[in-house]
Amino acid sequence: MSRAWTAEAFYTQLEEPPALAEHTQHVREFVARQGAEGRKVVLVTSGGTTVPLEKNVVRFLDNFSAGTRGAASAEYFLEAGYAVIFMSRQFSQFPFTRWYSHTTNPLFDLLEEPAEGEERVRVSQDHVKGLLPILHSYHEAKRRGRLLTVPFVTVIEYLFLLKNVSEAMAPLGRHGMHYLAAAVSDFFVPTDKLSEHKIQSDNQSLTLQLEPVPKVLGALVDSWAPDAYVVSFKLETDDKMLIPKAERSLRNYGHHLVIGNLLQRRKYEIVLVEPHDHTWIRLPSPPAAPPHEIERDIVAAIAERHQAWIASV
Ligand code: 9Z3
Repeated sequence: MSRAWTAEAFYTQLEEPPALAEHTQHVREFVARQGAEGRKVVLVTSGGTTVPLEKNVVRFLDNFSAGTRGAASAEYFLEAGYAVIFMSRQFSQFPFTRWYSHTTNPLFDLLEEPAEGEERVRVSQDHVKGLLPILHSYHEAKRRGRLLTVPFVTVIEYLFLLKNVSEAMAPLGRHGMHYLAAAVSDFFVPTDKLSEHKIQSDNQSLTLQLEPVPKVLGALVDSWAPDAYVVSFKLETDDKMLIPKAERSLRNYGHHLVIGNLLQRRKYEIVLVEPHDHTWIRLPSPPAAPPHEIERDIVAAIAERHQAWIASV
């Protein structure tokens, strides 16, 4: 029988992931430092979550998300003066280094092979102009301690981290923002139902029973970080569903804004759904070169709303 998990049952019955306490401590220290300097802090969640099918995991379910939305948005939040807690799926796209990811623009293609006996590696001249501003922003974020990274892999790790990170951000009050761009699985197999070892095939078909992942946004809004500005994402593939589902989410959880996007057009069209308003942001498709990323416009629009909300007390 499948259970309908409440957030409370989930957090009391499932075992905490091993690195949770350590990550939580790092977040507390980061928040205390940024808060003392009066800086706004945004939690950006990014990438997909896995659903393991075995305790000694050989196989798992996953989804399409590469973490591009989250990684790009994190860069624009840094540029806008925010400190960023970047909570992302391990090995998904990462702020700054994403520009030279192994698949699209391999880092080694930028580097010249040194002459015999030379011990310096140079960036080839035609790449310097593109690389410099990215390298500069990356080092500046590091030097100023503005970017904290927190990794997850499974949906269970994600949910435990989300709770602890949100609670650790509560002291920021209205200066905290949650920007929940991770593509979180709606279904999972609870640990007590997992096979200990690799599921054997023995030429048999395999039937999986997945249970619904608890909806935790209500708990985040009502109790974990009640004063934070909360932005969630709604992903659909059928455009007729997009706005109704985003509106339903706002009504159910009472947060500030839902960013609606369709899988197929997500890189150049999104809609900001607020209680009494919809605002579309559209780029020409396909996006122009040099790339103007839609995340630049999303972050500008959200940062403006966040600031207005801070100022409205
Ligand atoms: C999003 O909708 C993100 O924009 C994408 C970004 C995952 C589409 P990429 O990582 O893609 O750049 O490749 N994230 C939220 C998706 C989600 O799972 N939302 C849930 C839902 O729609 C719950 S809030 O029901």
